[in-house]
Amino acid sequence: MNKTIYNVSNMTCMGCVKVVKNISLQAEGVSDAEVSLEDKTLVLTHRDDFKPEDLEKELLDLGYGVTPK
Ligand SMILES: [Cu+2]
Repeated sequence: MNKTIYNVSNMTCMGCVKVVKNISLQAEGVSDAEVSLEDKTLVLTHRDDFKPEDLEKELLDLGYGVTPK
């Protein structure tokens, strides 16, 4: 398992946190997703073969930008 930390833009409330977390957990290869509203971060625990492009696009379509930290 690997960990990747992202900065997440446009999260404003706990509803955003829940959305980002749930979408992340549904991504292929992701086993855990910790989202912090205060730090504006997403910490993913994922397999080595996790491909972030689809997740990044899905979040972007909902208005959240993710940038590897
Ligand atoms: Cu919100």
